Amino acid sequence: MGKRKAPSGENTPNSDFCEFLTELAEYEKNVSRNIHKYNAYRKAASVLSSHPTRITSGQEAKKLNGIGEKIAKKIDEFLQTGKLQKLDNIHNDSKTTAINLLTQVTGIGPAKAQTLVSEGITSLEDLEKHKDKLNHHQLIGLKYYHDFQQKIPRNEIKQIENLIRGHLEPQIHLTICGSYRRGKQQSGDIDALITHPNYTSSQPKKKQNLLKNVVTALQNCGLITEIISLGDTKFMGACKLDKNSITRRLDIRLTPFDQYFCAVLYFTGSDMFNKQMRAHALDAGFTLNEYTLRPVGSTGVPGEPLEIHSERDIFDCIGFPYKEPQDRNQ
Ligand code: 8GT
Ligand code: MN
Ligand code: MN
Repeated sequence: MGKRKAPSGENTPNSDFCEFLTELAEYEKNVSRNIHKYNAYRKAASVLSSHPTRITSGQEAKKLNGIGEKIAKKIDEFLQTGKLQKLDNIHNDSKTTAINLLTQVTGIGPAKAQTLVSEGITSLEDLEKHKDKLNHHQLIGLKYYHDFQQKIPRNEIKQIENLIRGHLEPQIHLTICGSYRRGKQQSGDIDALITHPNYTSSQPKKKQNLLKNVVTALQNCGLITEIISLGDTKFMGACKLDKNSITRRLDIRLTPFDQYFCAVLYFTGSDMFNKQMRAHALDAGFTLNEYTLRPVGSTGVPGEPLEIHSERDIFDCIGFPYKEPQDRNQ
């Protein structure tokens, strides 16, 4: 996955509000490490990004689901002064900017960033001098820091998709999920999902070396250039389409055939959309995750997984109106 970000609501009537709310969300996640505030800001950004008309006061914003008194006040301050004092303070605080920078390195989370900053490590140059403090994942994050900062054009992912498909045995299904599947023109990383009809949750042994064989084939053809981690069902690493392109983050997950569509739905996201859909599932008496959709009995205990043959089945089962991937951006 890429570094988390809320919908920016680019080119929408309230995109400036979405932008500052997203920045506040990142601050709460990376610096304060307050996941509740992070979620609250992201929810507010999400609801504003899909609001069709310009919000002209905090009062008006408060009528929207997920916007309370505090965020309404920030909207008023922004409307009146064109900025937020809180964000100015954040930008002027060196500890905060250092933590924000370090968390941009793949593999460095908020806690690790905090530790590094407390040890006086605040820049990429400092990281280069203290590689002993980094694990394998973080070292790759540092090595490709500038490459991983660049968005991946849709056409490049399309070519990588074709290349991967060309190296799979015919029975393997492949779906590139994430923002690419949601139709975005550029993505932060490549989220690939594969399955094989012989590998099911009741026949887990059938997965054998399926993923490892795929990764080996893609290393041999030169596409995969780095392995961050490789297990039976999850690969994290990097790839390079050809000598003219830069290095990209690539994740490949192998899922059982009977769980494929729950996984496709989950890894397509967006994560805000997943949240909405899971909440709807709960209201309808189901529990939904990346593996299964299960009814929840009156005792609160989940029952047996429902049989799912398509993404649409999941929407139908919980009575949620079907949304095409490109309509799942918030
Ligand atoms: P991107 O263009 O920045 O990569 O945007 P994205 O493709 O929407 O984001 P992503 O971070 O790559 O995540 C894609 C999907 O994977 C998300 O919708 C989410 O459901 C799922 N996902 C992971 N890992 C994680 C994780 O660690 N945290 C969260 N919140 N979601 C994750 O695969
Ligand atoms: Mn991803
Ligand atoms: Mn992604």
